[in-house]
Amino acid sequence: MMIEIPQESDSKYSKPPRPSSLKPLSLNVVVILCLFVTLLICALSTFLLNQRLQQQSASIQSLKSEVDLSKQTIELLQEMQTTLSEKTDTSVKQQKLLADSFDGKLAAIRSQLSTLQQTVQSNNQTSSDVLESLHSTIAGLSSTIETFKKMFGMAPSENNPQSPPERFPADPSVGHVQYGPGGVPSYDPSFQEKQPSGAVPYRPPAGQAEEIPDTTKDLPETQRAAARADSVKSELLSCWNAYKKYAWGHDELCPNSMRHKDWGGKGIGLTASDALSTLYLMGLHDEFNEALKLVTEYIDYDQDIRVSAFETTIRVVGGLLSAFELSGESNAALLDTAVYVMNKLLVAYNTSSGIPHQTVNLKTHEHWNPDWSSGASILSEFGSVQLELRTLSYHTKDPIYDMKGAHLTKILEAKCGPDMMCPTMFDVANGEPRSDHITLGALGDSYFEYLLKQYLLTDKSETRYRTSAAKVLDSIRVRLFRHSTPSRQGFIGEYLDGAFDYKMDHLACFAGGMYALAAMHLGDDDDAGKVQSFRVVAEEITETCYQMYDQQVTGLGPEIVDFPNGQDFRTGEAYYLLRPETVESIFYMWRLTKNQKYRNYQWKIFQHIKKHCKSAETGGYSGISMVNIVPAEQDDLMQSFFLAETLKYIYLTFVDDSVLDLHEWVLNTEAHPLKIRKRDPLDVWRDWEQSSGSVRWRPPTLDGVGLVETERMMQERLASGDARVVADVDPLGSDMKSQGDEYQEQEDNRAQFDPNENVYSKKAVRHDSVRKVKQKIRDKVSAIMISHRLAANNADSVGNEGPGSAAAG
Ligand code: DMJ
Repeated sequence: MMIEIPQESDSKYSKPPRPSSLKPLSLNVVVILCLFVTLLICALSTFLLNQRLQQQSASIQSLKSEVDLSKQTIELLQEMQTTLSEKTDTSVKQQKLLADSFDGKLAAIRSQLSTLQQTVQSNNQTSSDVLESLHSTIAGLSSTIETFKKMFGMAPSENNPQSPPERFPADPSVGHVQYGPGGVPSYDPSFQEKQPSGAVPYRPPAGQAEEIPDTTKDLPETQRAAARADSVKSELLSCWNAYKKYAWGHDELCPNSMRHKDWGGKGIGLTASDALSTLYLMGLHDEFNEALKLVTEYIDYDQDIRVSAFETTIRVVGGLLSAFELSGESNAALLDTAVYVMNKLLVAYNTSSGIPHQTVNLKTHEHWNPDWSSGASILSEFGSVQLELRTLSYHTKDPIYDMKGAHLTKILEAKCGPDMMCPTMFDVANGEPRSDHITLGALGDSYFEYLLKQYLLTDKSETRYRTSAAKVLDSIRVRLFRHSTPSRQGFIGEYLDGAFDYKMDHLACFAGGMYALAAMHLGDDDDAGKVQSFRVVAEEITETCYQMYDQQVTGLGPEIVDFPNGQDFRTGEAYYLLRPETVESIFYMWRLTKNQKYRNYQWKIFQHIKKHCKSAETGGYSGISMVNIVPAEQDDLMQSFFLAETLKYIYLTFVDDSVLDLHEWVLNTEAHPLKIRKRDPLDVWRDWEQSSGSVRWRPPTLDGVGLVETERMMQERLASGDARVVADVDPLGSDMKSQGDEYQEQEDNRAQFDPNENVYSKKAVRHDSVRKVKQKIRDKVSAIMISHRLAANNADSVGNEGPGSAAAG
């Protein structure tokens, strides 16, 4: 019997009839087919999964080796940290903090690595996100380590591959400095871009500063500004009172632990000398007087402690001098103390090049450079003491200070190439550059600031400073100033190891103010376009630095940001030390433009500082460890520059310009105002001679270069043909002899703690140099005396001949 298979057309689905050539498939075949397909899918997924696992495990291996490498670097860094922990200067402190933060970063990497291992084992799909984030953290760490190693002259890591560099796109007519083995700058037109190592994904900004309720908001402008200024003043008072209560006479207040911190020994009252000029400008006269009494009568500056020659110059000497000038130049104790301290620091300048050592012992007068800089001196330090030295010479009528400072500028002019883009380190023995790192951040910053300010302090009379300043401002603009994508944030990068580095320190934010000051004062320049370009740089840098604050949840700016591959900034080192540079630029922009925006920026920053940095216990202020986390963790240190600079710049933004007229005053790099005066060292000297009625001459320095200066000054004196000067010049010889002996003695002393110094050859050079200069001056003296005598003889013979003689005609 035939079994009739029902036709599909009969079924309820009514499908079209199957072509007669196709036989219906048996159930077995269908099952086998299904099994085959399933197997195929399984095999494919296993293959793909395996591949993914292999890739991830290779990544883990490479990450592990990166972590190992980082660990080795950290060991090296720890050694360095031990040395650094004793140092007092800010730039070094900053590097120490950087080193400290490596441990934290390594811990973060370890934890991300173990999460990644777990996710890979459980085949979790989020592993690629973790991998990406881990890679980015490691890339950030590696780049920080490389920068750090470079700074300290350590060999770069071999397995830190750099992406292929891009050609430098800037103005091809401008060359780029490279420092070869001899350290002499040469111009390399093939300046290249440095790419961050590893893949750095673009990260949007970290957050947005919260709006803090503003009680001054609805007041009319004048009252609003006055209310804001009062508020700043009362916070300065709060800091001062906390310092008085918990740290009086010491260097800095630890506001959370209610203790103090000293550079060494009993401290030298750093916060008090640094606060003097702010107290004065704010009209806090009682507080000014108590600070003055402390620093001029009670502080012991003769302790057996090591201090930074630079920091002591800008904070202590600068603070005292500024207080002296602001308060009417009548308080001799202020000037005497400044001179007393500076004379102690001056021994550091007794080096063969005249470039000072970084560290001085206030009692023993030993001076040296720390190991971490391989014996070199730091540009930002010796490149920014000239304003203080010049002011000291003016008031003491002793050219020695100014000549020491002017000599440093001359070395830099000679060694840095025509555009004055100096690197961060210099050899004290011969004045040669010893690094290929050019930065407006740590180790370089205030050198760039002081070129312009030296010109301004001389009431624009020393035009060579103008030339240097204009050159440097232009070079920075062309070579280091860039715009990010996508937001076109203007920023100043660095030059490191022959390439551009997309990193910007908070310290470099002072540049907005520097360009604003240039736009204000160089306006009489013929080249109006250049001045306009300075104004644009000023605006854009200030805006970016403000955004660094505004795009953080605390409303405070981080210590370092980077602009990966030229993209918008992301937070690098996230701590905030109460630094002033951004509010400094905002202040200058306010003065330049009078745009209310800048007052509002300043006020917002002030509100956030108050909210996150004020210690509830003491009323003092403290830095914070992470700007991108709330609640903020305070670091228990009220840096003296918070009183000297940060609060002063904010305050000056809300008061009338007449409180500090920028045509009469120049702020030193610690924001201490110094009076603008037209003078040169010879004027100072001549004034002194006139007022004292006698010639007192001593060679300004104890080193070879100082003698060159001596000779120059002597020649000018002699060329002036002043008979009194010529007649008095002879004692110079004996004076110089005694100075030479003194130098010899100092060199011998130095040899006691620096056995590597080649004292004997230096002594020989010294004596030779003294002898030659003395001889030259004697030759000139006798030439002039002979000509005087001849002239006198002539006059006599003319006189003898009587009126109406032919000779008289
Ligand atoms: C200050 O001591 C000075 O401004 C110095 O020039 C560098 N920066 C610190 C504060 O950040």
